[in-house]
Amino acid sequence: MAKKALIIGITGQDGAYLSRLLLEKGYEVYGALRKRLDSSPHNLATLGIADSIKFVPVELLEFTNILYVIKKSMPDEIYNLGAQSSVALSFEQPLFTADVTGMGSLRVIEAIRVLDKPVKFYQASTSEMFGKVRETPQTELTPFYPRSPYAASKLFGYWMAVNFREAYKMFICSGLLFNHESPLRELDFVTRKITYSVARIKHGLQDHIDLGNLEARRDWGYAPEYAEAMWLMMQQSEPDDYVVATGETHSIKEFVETAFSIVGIEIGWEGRGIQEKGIDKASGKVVVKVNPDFFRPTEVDVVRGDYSKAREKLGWSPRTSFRDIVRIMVEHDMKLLD
Ligand code: NAP
Ligand code: F7E
Repeated sequence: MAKKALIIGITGQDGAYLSRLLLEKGYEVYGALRKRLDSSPHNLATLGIADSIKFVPVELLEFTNILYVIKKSMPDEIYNLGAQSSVALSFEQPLFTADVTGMGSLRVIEAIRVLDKPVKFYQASTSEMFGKVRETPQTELTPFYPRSPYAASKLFGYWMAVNFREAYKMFICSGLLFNHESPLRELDFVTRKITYSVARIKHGLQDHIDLGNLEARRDWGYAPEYAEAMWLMMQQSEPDDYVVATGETHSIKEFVETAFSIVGIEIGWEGRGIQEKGIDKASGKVVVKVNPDFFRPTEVDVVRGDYSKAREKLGWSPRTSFRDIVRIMVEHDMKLLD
């Protein structure tokens, strides 16, 4: 019999890649859709798999709704990818973020406990929990220091997952995933904002990009590979937590330079701080400006993950280089505008 998986957060970037992977592996995939909201399976349509999903209405704010959907679909595996996942927005909407991202995770875990069925559970944890990092590189044992309401909410979900695993012997895994990107990334995250803007600038539809902190550094991986890591964790004999990362760190500036270089534009930098500008060396035009509106009240300056445990126990390693991730995204956005 085919295994059944329920994916909460199926409409997002990771939900789409995980669905495709599970369908390829022969799973029956149930996908949570927030009906009557702006929820749309456009990412699943882009991957050509929307018709293969059994959609069920799930709202992470509604405990009985979650309980009923799990009881009815009775999956072998539940992946909780649902979240208010924007760090920037979490400063504007901290209570909503805590309710969806923190309490929402607990509602799913508690529903599984109440049903008392052997359902495996995956919790989408994040490198943002390391925040103001206590050591580098970050491992599964690095102490946490969240720097946003989003990160604090995820930390609550993480510790609930750990506690329920220990208290009730539930099969619960947390993926401590570092940033991962793809052409399915929403436009308000910095990578896709840059690649889409670069494509628009190249097409003459925009003259510059407004960005915030250019010095922040992230460990960026390729999203489809991170979906493989989620699945691998759930296939182990014992539940555990794993860092999923590339072990490299790059600045926003490097991302900008790489993205422009893919379309043949070489960037030079002039000025400092909020006066800093990125200049197209050939034309002398300003193509990047700093806009303080995009600064955060507290920032995660630099993260870099150590994925040794995932490599040794799951046999997982990242395959796509930083430049290739940027290239895939820029080429996708160039095509979109063509
Ligand atoms: P995403 O594109 O923002 O997707 C978030 C998903 O959550 C969407 O399907 C969204 O559905 C759903 N959702 C939001 N609020 C909900 C609610 N109240 N009830 C039910 N569903 C709700 O996120 P992603 O990049 O795919 O990331 C997947 C998960 O991993 C998230 O939990 C994120 O926080 C975490 N994470 C991401 C990264 C990364 O670099 N991408 C790294 C570490 C951890 P709608 O379409 O209905 O809004
Ligand atoms: O910001 C800087 C910003 O919003 C990255 C989520 O998936 O990954 C993501 O969170 C960096 C920050 O991602 C702009 O200040 C500069 O330092 O793309 P981001 P994030 O905050 O790292 C983690 C792992 C998650 O778990 C989250 O769910 O880029 N930055 N200028 C900017 N960021 C944005 N968004 N927009 C700018 O204009």
